[in-house]
Amino acid sequence: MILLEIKGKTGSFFGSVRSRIRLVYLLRIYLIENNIVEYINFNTTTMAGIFKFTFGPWNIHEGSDPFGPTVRETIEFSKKLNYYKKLGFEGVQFHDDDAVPDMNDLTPQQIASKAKELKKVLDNSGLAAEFVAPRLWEDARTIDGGYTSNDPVCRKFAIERSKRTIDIANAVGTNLVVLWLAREGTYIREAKDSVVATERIVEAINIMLEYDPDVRVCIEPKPNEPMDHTYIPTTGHALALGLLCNDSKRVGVNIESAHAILAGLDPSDEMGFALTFNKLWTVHLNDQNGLKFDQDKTFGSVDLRRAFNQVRILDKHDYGKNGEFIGLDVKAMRTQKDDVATKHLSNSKEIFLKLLSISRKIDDNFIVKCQQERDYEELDLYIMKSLLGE
Ligand SMILES: [Mn+2]
Repeated sequence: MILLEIKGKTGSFFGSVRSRIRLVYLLRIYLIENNIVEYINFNTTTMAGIFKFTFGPWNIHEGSDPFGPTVRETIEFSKKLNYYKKLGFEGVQFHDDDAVPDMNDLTPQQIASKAKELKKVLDNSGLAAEFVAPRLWEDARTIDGGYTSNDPVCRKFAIERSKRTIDIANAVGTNLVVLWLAREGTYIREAKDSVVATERIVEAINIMLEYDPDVRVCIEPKPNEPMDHTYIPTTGHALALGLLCNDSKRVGVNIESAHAILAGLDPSDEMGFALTFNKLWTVHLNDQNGLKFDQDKTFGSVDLRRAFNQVRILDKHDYGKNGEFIGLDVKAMRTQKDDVATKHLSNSKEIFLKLLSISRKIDDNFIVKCQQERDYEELDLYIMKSLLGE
């Protein structure tokens, strides 16, 4: 009886690894809520994520910003690769032209063969490629957007370039393509028709899904910057757009903490929403000090509790058990000197793991007790004390 009730609650997710664990979780809640048992030790639960970390080569950078030039020497890609294992990372996130520089000057065959060479280098370094993302926002042809450009020649370029991105992903051993839709928006409302623009993004994704029957497309929402407004500002928009695509089961999301914060949302709730749909296929963890430019600060460095809740929701719902990575998208401060300009990466990982350890020590029975008594002030203090190491 109880199992049937809970099966109903889990709906179509019943059957996957995550669903089975969610089932156990719901069963415990059911037993307590219906006074069938008084006490269940929640801390014996098998819920636990598996965490492997990645970052992109752009996360080791020269420190230029819109108001000033570079302040650090350029480190060539092959040298950057040496940092990954040293800093405790297992994989690399790529823009297409991180993987194959100057790809616009190469034929599709040349691009694929360069990407295959890169795969060997990665294998020799013991590193996985997590995903490849088409860098559409820097090309002169995408000045007014790629997929949503008003110019059909530019839209064609964006789609062809995205196909090359998929070729690169295949060659480096991943089927995950991330779309940060940087310039798919407007500076003024009247510049594009938002219905047509949305349809054009769907059409572009459909072409990618059709081009490769194995590719999975992960949309990374962001509400603004570089554009005044973008068309896919939040997780909800990304998931809804995915449902319009021809093979929606191959469209998911990449949630960046800072992007959610810029949209006035809580990143952990955004992650929870995507996890409910089994659509959280990667993350870009970082931090953000309010509504400013996209800061990409070290994870947890602005709001430790907000970071804690991201770690906790990922861990509680088995993030990583289907091979998902914890991706970082963090930048060193511009003031950082060359020889210590990778600390933001190792620091972010260290903060994540420390928060994970705090989260796993938390007494879930106490949380349930507070929830049942509706004493959220007590729960608030308990979380604060846990974060303070008490
Ligand atoms: Mn990002």
